Amino acid sequence: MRLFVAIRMPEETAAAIARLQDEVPIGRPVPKENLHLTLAFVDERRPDEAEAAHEALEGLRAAPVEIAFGGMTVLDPARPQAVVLPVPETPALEVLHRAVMSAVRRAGIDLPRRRFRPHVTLVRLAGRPTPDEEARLARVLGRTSQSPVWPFTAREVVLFRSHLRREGAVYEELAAYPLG
Ligand code: 2AM
Repeated sequence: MRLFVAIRMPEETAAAIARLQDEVPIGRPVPKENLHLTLAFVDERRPDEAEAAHEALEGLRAAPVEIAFGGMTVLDPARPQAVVLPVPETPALEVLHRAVMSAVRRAGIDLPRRRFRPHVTLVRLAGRPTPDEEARLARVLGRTSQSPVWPFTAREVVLFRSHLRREGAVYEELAAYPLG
């Protein structure tokens, strides 16, 4: 099963993000209920590995974390694949990220070392935008860079299972682990 550990967007935050998504003229918006900040992409694992990850995450000890947002932007502009809301990497978020990664690794799961680039994916792009689309997107990003999404305090992290469907991914919450 395909697994990841993430922070859900609370209702009001998701509503504010959905208003930003509505402004993006291209791509496929992530459904409001799927909006999240990934802390660890665990990838395809056997059920016994999922169970081990769950048990390790039950031992997670970390404080609640304030999650703030930057302006909407394109992840990896050289190869644009998604419009995202970047999340500034505060020391507390970094501590939480490390704690989650360590818990999953303690479960015997080998996670690749990749740079943590905290973000919430808003819109997935299917292929390179045309010059016209790029120009329209640039206008939207310029206009919305000052539209703040208010910070919130994350009080739990969630182990999700991702079901890849033709219509897009469906996320199933397997378990939630309180912070603090
Ligand atoms: P993304 O939103 O930037 O695509 C579930 O797929 C979550 O895991 C998404 O938030 C996704 O980030 C993240 N993720 C990180 N690495 C991934 C990878 N190699 N393949 C798929 N998803 C990945």
